[in-house]
Amino acid sequence: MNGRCSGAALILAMLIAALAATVAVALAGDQQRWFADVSNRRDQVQAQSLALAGVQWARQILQEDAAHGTLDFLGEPWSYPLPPTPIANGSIEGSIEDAQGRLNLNNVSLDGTAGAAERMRLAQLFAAKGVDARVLDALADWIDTDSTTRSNGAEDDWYSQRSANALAANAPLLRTAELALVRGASPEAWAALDPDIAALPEGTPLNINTANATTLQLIPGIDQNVAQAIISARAGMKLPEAVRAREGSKYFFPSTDPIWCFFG
Ligand SMILES: [Ca+2]
Ligand SMILES: [Ca+2]
Repeated sequence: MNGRCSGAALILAMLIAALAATVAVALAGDQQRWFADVSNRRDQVQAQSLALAGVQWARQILQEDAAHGTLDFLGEPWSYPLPPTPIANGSIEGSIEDAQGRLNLNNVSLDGTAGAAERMRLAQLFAAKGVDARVLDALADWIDTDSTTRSNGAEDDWYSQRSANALAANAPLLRTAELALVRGASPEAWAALDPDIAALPEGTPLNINTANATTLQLIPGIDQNVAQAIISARAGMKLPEAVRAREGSKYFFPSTDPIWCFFG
């Protein structure tokens, strides 16, 4: 009898020990998840604060730059990147890029010779990136305020037939990613073009002071050699020279017509 009682007590003690171990594991798991949640939230708040500080840093630099005139070129303080700077749990770095060094998609719907020149440059860029240049007609229709469809374009009726409530924007692009929604384009086409395109107000010209080799070569008269010469000349400009250039050098454009100033 005593033997059976002590056996039952032993099994009960083992069950209690197993239950205690299970509870302890569950508690430890909950605690780990809680620490991970707290840690993630702390990292998220820290990242948001750093991003906001970065925006504020850029805003302040650009405000000071604007006070020195409208000419933008590499060699001005905004063009110097913030080097990797150690912070708690990592490092932070940043840089400002001139969106005017890219082709402005919103210029596709410009009228007259300026519009024709912009479309020609964009068509060359699209072809170089393997994107069908006929997308430009659809892009122009996406931006223009009318409902008249261009030869390879698309207006509200085309979009609404393919997706309920889908319409052409009939307004300038706010972000280049909108291109992926346009007839004939795709997210892949947008990704291929993205390093060289911008969505700026209509009529905003290309800045040859900040354009890269690809976009420079889309300007008539600039081949690979000339583009490299421009890039080398820009890189060789020290700050005092660059400041003097602000007063008007053939390498920097002080007006709204960069190409003629460059060759002038
Ligand atoms: Ca149209
Ligand atoms: Ca339209």
